[in-house]
Amino acid sequence: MHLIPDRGFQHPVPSEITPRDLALNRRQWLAAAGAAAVALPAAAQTPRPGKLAALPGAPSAVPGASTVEKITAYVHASTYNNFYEFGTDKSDPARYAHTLKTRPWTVSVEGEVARPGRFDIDALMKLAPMEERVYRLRCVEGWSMVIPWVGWSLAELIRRVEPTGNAKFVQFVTLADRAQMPGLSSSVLDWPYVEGLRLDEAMHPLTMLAFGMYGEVMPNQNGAPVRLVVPWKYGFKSGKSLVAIRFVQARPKTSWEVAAPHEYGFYSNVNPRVDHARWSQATERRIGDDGGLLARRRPTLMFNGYEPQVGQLYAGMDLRKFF
Ligand SMILES: Nc1nc2c(c(=O)[nH]1)N[C@H]1C(S)=C(S)[C@@H](COP(=O)(O)O)O[C@H]1N2
Ligand SMILES: [Mo]
Repeated sequence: MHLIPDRGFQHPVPSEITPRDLALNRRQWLAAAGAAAVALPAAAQTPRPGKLAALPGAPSAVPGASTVEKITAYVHASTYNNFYEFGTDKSDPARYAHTLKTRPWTVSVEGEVARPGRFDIDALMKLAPMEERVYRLRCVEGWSMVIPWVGWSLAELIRRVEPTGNAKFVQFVTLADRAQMPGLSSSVLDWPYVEGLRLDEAMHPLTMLAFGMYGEVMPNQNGAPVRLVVPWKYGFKSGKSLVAIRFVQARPKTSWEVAAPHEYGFYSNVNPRVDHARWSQATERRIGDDGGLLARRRPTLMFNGYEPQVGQLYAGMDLRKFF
């Protein structure tokens, strides 16, 4: 496994974290969380895999960022992936993404903002305190996982760069480097992989820039060194290995829309009542559930279960038209 060295974060090295520290932390969290204490902190459910540098996050206070659901085992979350730049098979990213170079890395913030700039990844990581958020991720293909991400709200960055009145949408551009990404030789998608959100969706506190998962830096196959996570939308909206965030006036094109406009809309909110052109979206398979492919499928929830938090963003919209 490719090791990313510690980048100077103010955190204890793993050998210094004792079970007692974890227990104390957990008690403090539970005390602070009050009524929300039914949600088990992720660290109590999933010890650090110990494969990559530690990247701890404080349990997030953002509504919807904790869950009582069972966290998906790291082995599944890090080996069953979509990252077409490394191949279209679910096992390709874990097999081939070791060629991705995550340092040096810059994220360019461009377009309709008063303060554009190029952020070095290590500086970007220090922009806001790291939080741990346990989100469901629902792939448009009909499977889902529950993952403890580490990062912070994209809104933290957006506020600092001061969008102008012309900024209505945000485009996310991901790395496209043939030298590092064998999948780019395939024309399955238009490269670079691009995605987009409406500005208010991008500003929503649940929308996250994630730098790690399971208390460690992001594995390459999951989108190192930084990716988007938008938990109420199908997984493909959550672009991996971001290199640019662009504020624009007109709705930007997205790679999946360009590839198959009748199948993938701009919004792509998880919606059990609006089927994909070729299959139902009413149910999903939770990766890691006993029984494998034969496991009972569970109902898919409106907005992936985040309707209380995000439903208002779409008030009055015909979600069959704006799918
Ligand atoms: N750059 C890039 N980002 C991407 C993809 C991709 O192919 N390339 N696949 C998307 C899809 S379809 C899903 S379901 C999620 C999967 O994220 P995970 O592997 O961390 O579960 O990443 C999304 N982000
Ligand atoms: Mo997906």
